[in-house]
Amino acid sequence: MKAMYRWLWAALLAMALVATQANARAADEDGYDLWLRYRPLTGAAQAALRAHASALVYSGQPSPTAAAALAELRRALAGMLGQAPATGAVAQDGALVLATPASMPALSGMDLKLDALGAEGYLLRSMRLQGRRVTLIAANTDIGLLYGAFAWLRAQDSGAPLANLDQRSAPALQLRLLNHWDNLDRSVERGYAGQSIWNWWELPGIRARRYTDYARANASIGINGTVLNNVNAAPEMLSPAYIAKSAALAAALRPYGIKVYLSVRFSTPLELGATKSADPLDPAVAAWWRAKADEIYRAIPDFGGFLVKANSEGQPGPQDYHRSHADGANMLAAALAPHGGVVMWRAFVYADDKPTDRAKQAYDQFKPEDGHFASNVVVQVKNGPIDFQPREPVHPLFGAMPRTSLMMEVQITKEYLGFATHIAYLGSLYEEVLRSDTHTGPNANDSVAQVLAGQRISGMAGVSNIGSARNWSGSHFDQANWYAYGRLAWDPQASARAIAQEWAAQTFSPDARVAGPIVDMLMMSREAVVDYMTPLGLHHLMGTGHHYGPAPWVADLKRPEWNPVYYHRADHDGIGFDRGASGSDAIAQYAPELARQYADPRTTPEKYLLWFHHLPWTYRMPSGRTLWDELVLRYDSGVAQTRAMQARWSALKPLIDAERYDDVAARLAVQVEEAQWWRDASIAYFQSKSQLPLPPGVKPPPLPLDAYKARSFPFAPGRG
Ligand code: BDP
Repeated sequence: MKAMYRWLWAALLAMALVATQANARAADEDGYDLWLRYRPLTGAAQAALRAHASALVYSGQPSPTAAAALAELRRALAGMLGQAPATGAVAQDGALVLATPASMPALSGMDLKLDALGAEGYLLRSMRLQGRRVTLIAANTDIGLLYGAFAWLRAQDSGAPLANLDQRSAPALQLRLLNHWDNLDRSVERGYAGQSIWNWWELPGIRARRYTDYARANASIGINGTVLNNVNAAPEMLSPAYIAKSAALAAALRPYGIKVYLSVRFSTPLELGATKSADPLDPAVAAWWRAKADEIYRAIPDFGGFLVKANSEGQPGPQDYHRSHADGANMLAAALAPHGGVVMWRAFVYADDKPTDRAKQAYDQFKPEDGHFASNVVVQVKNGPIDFQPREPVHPLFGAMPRTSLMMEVQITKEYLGFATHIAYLGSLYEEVLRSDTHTGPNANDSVAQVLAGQRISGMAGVSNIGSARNWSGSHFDQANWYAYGRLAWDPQASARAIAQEWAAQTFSPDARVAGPIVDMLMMSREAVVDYMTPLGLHHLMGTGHHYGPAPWVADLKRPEWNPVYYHRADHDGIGFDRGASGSDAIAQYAPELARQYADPRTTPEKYLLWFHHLPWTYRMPSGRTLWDELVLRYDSGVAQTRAMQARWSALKPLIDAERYDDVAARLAVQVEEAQWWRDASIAYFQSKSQLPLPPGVKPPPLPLDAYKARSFPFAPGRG
């Protein structure tokens, strides 16, 4: 009898638990709110927040930027506490006080070392003010206040204790930009999140509310500029009608500290019929650009400047007139200089009439021009020497042009990492690049982060993954890449894992049972993609044009360096690209220390092995396995890691709202399938070269190679 009662009791308890769990499953979310969700708090969390946000204090008439900071805090507190806090000018216990030396002159006498915060930094400090216990958010400027407000919200959302705050932060880089590859017809080159966020047709009259939410999200992670249009730019971008449209966007973004920049086509005046050439040394051409810059600044007084893709992939440029990159950049720079604008001149150049290794061409062209660029030109260099691959060694130009400002361009959109379908956390990729030692610089071993921070004009650009999709990025997890990019552009020394933790806490929940597994998934995701797509330093093996799926066999494209076979060079004897002295000698472009390391396969990091070396299939790896066996096992490991991510997510089902859970689960199912496809197709192809048996226990690809080759994807997205 007693036993039966006990059983009944246990059964009831279990039912009750299931019921509360079902009730506790959060309400559906569509992802629009990003990491700025401000969902209602309960119990102790609510009481704690209330105690540290009893009122909002600000004196004086707020500028639009200070007003945005106050509005964000009001919105967040109303969301989390159920009611907006009182606003006033007098400190009270538990108040959040926002102040700059201009709004509160007393601040200057308080020994807060505000000077060190510069024009964009902030401090958060729990302290006594006018005898009251308050949290001070202080900055030299209103934009610093806005960044401080978001930092305070981030601290609170991530579950940090609010009682003893003492944080100060200032950005390490000046330009923290998004690059939109958005076309005027609203298509997006390499975009997987719907149409362009910019509704060019309806602008300037109709200004979507989303533009303001875009600005809030960017300001929350410190992004301070945006290039509105594709680097493959249309000349019409500089027509009066489109300048007016850009001006409307600039007005929406301005209160959030975000400047607008434009990509320009080098031949614009010629194509608009205003000049007879686009020669940068033709006075008529230079005069046209000067007048155009004046016109832009009349409409957008704080316009940031131009981004230029010239003499690259068929785009026009100064070399069409036998002029140098510096000639082209300096002519545009002269037009912008009177207004304080900059020219971001891209180093992503390669030409089909040059038989040189594509990885060498940017360095070959730009290094000799070091010191020739005007002071308001910054050369924008991709993170690696080829093109946004899942993994590349760093670009040899970092640290190699001491008399030229260099900034780094990374891709946030995942052109080569599974579009918006696969989970691949790019925080890990950015961190790997930023921490790479260039063996240059004042200390002889500066990391890329240090090299970037030391530039006269410093910055990073991220090719945006934002579109008109309701969840902004096409998938919930891709929001993490936007977030991580912004946080690392602010602090290039920050940790990708810590950023993943912040993002997961804010976007899903600070509860360790939720955030923990999500951080694990993020942190394993990029390596998984590398392993099932391009392990051991392989690169550029993706399908033609769209870059979707495996196509290592492609050999028939017009330009040699568009063909995957150009990059892997697999034959019966071996695999890999010899970039040493016996090959293209790209290694010689690196600092001597690095060049020495990369010259020998034994000292080359395994992750870059086939990037720098062509090796026999029987080459002995440090693991003791042959290169062939190791390669096959890497493919398998990529698939296994993807399955592990899927398992982690499945276990989270009771703790995540159904809408987001289902969307992520569906994408993970596709990712597992496609990881398997990558693995099978790649092994089938490389085995046709190596003619070697698979290691024991490894499953052969289920289909013959021709079946993989036969797949085609004429409607794959992202081709602009
Ligand atoms: C490549 C893209 C191409 C871009 C180019 C660039 O495939 O669509 O136009 O980069 O950065 O990765 O200019």
